[in-house]
Amino acid sequence: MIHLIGAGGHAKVVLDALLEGGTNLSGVTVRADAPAPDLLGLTVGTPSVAPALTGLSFHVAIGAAEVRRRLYVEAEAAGGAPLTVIHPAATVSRFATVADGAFIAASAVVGPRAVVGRGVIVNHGAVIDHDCAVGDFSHIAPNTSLGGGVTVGARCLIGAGAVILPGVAVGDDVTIGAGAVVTRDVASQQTWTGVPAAPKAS
Ligand code: JB3
Repeated sequence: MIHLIGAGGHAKVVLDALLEGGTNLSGVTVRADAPAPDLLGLTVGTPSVAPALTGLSFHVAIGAAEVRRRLYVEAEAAGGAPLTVIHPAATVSRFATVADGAFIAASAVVGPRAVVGRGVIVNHGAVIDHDCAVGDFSHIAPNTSLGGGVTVGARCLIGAGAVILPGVAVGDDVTIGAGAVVTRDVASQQTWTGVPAAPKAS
């Protein structure tokens, strides 16, 4: 049995990927922090993390990095095993490493020697090229492109359609705006936007 945690937009995408990969709807339970309408036909239970998950697998399907991280830790502490979900229409190199609890969406590409961290979301059409490293619980939004050898720290949000040029290093807890083109290194805890990307004025 797979415990899917979260019942919003991202959970729909993850459940869809599980079904496309051959999982039966009867093999999945969905839980969230608050009562919610059904998720693609499945009843949503509460609370998000069942008291005991020993011997069961879970996937936290929530976009917000800090919520995803917290629930991942809670579910592991309850005895669950984090499940990595890769849509069958994603292209993941046999030489790439994808850590526990990550999600790779349809049409995403993960290149050789790339490393995708725990609980990372690589969303539709994103490209993580060769030798990239993406830190735990980051979200690489749809249609972003990370050139060869890019490093992205933990808990980052790389916005939809952003481009990070080869070899650039991005720190932890960074937000890159949608459509930005990042041409140089970004320190931790910053928000950069624009073309070429620059720190966002506060
Ligand atoms: O951009 C794309 C393609 N996808 C976005 C995704 C990555 O992130 C999507 O458009 C949304 O922006 C977001 O999807 P998500 O996380 O599913 O958001 P939402 O539809 O708002 O659903 C949030 C789910 O997380 C609900 O089931 C909530 O009950 C649950 N949730 C939110 N905050 C929480 C908390 N659950 C717990 N336990 N604790 C929280 O603090």
